[in-house]
Amino acid sequence: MRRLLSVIGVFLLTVLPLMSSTLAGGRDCRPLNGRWNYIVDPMDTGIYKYHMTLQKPHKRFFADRHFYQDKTKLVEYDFDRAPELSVPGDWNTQSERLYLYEGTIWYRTVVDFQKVAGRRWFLHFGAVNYQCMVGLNNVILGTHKGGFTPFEFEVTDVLQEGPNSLVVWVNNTRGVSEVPTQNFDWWNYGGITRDVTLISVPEVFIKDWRMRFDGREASFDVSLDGGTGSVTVEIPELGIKKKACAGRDGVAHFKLKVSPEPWSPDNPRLYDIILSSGVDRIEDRIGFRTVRVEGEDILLNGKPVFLKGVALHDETIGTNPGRCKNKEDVKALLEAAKDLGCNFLRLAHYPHSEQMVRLAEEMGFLLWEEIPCYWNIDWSSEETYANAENQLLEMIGRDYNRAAVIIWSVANETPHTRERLSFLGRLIARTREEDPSRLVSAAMEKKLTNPQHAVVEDELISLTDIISINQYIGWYNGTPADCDSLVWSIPSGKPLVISEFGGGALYGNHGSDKELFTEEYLALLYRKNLEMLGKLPSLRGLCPWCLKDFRSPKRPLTGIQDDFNRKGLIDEQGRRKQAFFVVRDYYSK
Ligand code: GCB
Repeated sequence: MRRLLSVIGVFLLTVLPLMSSTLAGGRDCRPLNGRWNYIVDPMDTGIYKYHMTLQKPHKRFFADRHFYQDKTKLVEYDFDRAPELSVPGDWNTQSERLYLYEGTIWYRTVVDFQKVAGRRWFLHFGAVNYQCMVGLNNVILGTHKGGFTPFEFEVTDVLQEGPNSLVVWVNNTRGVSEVPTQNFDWWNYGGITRDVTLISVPEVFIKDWRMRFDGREASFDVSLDGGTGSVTVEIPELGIKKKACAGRDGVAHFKLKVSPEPWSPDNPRLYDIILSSGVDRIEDRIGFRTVRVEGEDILLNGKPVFLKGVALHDETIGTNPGRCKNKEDVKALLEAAKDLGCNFLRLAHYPHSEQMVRLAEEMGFLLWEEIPCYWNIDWSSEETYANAENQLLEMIGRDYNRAAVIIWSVANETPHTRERLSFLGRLIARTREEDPSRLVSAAMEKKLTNPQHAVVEDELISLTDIISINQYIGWYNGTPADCDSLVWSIPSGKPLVISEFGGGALYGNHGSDKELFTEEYLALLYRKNLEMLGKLPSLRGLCPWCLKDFRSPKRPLTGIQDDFNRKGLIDEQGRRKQAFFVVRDYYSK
């Protein structure tokens, strides 16, 4: 593995993917989704041979050679005869033998292509977990690390007329210096988990655009690539059509006076926007809203808002749940959250798909997005920091123009050490530099100085806009009845959001409210917690943990967990536990 990572390191130095941006949004993209052939390669044969014995290229899986076309040559693989996996899709839930697999899988598809003069082409991946190396027609385009954010490579000079071989080495091995690290409470779904698309743009094209709204003025920064020129921004419903020239840096700046209906959960108003430059054209939808903190209040469009939230993983509802693959998958989750009465979602613990964010915006959810700096990562490593920062910037780059997103969160439940403070302090500063218009937080923890006293104390609080606390009174700490007498000490002056609370129950498991994992126990836990939390003066938001039972290898209790974290308000099939109705009643008041 070490050797392999160093191979990747060499590639990383030479070929980096284009910084993720809004390139894919609002354009006609040709999907390359479908059934791709795959080879399971736990020994990394396809890459080691490539690295160690360049004289024997028949071992290079990137070469996509075929034994069955000429059996006089020794070629010990043939994608044409290999089984298939759906892309997008995690591999774990597509084949029983891959359920627990962590390691390398090679993917191959054939892309038919006709050149069009004056066009450039980009190969875009929505997400690949955890790292990958991409080859097109035996040319290594580059590598990417981080399982939940998009990236792309320009392929204009590599694409050929006719069939093209696209081979992707994917590896989901956990690592102590990776982000997330080796230990986390969700399924390590491997594979090409989100859409793959081929994007066609003209020679000079809009590479990125970013909009900020301060309540009266909308500022746009539109970046061109491949040359310079003028850019036009149109928002027909607001009567706006403005042109500006890109400066030497390739960026055109606009400051437009607008008076839109503000976007909010009650009125998730979106406007058509058209950006054009020469023959390039992007059509998208945007919302206008402001968000800021004033004392202990969160102000949305200048008015205090209470975040009626729920936290969720990017995992489908169904009898064999896996990573969400399409709009229908995320819609089912969002509808469950709507029925719960939510206006806010914590997309835990890593960036969810762009489809999720866009649909949530249309449906009127405020969003918390986060990167997987989860529990105890390698705080002292510069490489780990660079990886975390890259994931952060790719997340912000993708969703910068989404009005729904109000909070960027940099971490979850991290230990109080000097190294962690410095690491997260840097990440927070970088977040603010990249996007000064949103709130920044990190999910922190309370400590119990004795069973009756919960204290919130963390140096990180001085750096965040919100005090976000995960707490499990009645589950990991004491019993639900402890909520009646617990005294809280929480710093004042900032809004408090309980970013997690809850416990486990198996749907349909009924019994006494003293018996763990019964629906009755969980319902009581929620009643008691809501009663207690509702009295905290600075409380401005709640996020039960969590919406749906999700797969986790850390949950092996036979007959109850069976590889599921049972803290959902609904089970993996969408069936509502009693606790769902407790939370729903609370939110409806
Ligand atoms: C937590 C973590 C979350 C876990 C949850 C649990 O504090 O943030 O990722 O899944 O507790 O169920 O223990």
